[in-house]
Amino acid sequence: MTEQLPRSLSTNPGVPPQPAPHATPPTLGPLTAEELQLSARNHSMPLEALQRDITPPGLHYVLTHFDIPFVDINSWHLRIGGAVERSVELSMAALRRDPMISIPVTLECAGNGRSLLTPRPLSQPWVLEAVGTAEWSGVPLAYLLAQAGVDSDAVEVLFTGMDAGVQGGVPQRYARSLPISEAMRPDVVLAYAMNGSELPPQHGYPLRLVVPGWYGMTSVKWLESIQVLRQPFEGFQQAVAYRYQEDADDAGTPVSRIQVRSLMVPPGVPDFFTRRRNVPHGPVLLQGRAWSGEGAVKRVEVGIDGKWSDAQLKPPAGPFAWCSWSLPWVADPGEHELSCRATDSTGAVQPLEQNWNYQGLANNQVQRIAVTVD
Ligand SMILES: Nc1nc2c(c(=O)[nH]1)N[C@H]1C(S)=C(S)[C@@H](COP(=O)(O)O)O[C@H]1N2
Ligand SMILES: [Mo]
Repeated sequence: MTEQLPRSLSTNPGVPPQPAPHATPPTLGPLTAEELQLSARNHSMPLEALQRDITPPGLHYVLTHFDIPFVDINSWHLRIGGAVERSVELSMAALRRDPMISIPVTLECAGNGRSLLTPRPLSQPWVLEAVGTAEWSGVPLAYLLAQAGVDSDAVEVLFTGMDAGVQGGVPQRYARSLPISEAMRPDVVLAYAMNGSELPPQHGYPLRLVVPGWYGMTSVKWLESIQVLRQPFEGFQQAVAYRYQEDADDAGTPVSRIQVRSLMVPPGVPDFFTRRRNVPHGPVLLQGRAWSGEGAVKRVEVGIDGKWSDAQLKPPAGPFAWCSWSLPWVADPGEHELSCRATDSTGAVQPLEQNWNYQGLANNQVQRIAVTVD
């Protein structure tokens, strides 16, 4: 075997430094202070919010890698350039004069389910609730790209946020790209409003990308620049992070669309500290939501002590919004375990066991809720 430089010290010109995605390998140990710090900044959606079609901003999950930028709207502009016929700079006032679309979209963080993994990749330690559904309004990206005139040899579109930091030893602005074909979809939106109001600071004020069906990392917040590229983007959040890898040396494959998942509103009332549920005996309506970025949700099954029954589905508010499901249950006294699992139109079904990979991405294993019925 030839001796290898650590990837971060690569001297090959033109090849960006390729640090290991996570300095520390996955762990079996207790939650670390760094994970606690991240989970105090980045909150998930309380599961009782699954009762609502649209998630209010304060309940919608939040994931921010670096700091939330402080933006002066009077000096802010969106720049569109690169492989286009006409580069443009647009103020918010100009963007608001363009055609507007509104679309309900279920966003989910690709790291959702990470803390349930054994061993546990060290990053934002989501449990199950890194999800939310908002109505996003703004200008269709395809409209602006058409105005700029995309060159025929373009392959990707790069979106760069205003937020900067260091990840994996690499100083960077948060940036992600999309293949041209995805960027041209009519439902990809540059949103300046969430649920009919100005974007809140934590959700990307003044402007963010929303790519329906894709995991959240694609939907770049605090958008400042859109560059049309003739070569695929090789930045950190594309080439290193958000890849399904078996181990640190595996180049992996990129994460894109949301894998099928369902969640249940925990029935009854919680114990304050353990969150264990207490449910009075008798009829209870079990309910929740299910979604997939790969296709429509076709089936949700509810498991009661390991026995599965089909729930009833209601149509979603849009093709990229979650659908609600319900199943009546007559709870008899004792200890029970409730779970739910969804199947989408591609035939994909949530696994009962963990979906492990090195970065802890897309772990859509079924939710299990312990309840005490009295
Ligand atoms: N500029 C920027 N955009 C970003 C991020 C970020 O850290 N910076 N995080 C991404 C990730 S990983 C997710 S899951 C979503 C979260 O969007 P939300 O906080 O509005 O729910 O934003 C994405 N867009
Ligand atoms: Mo994310």
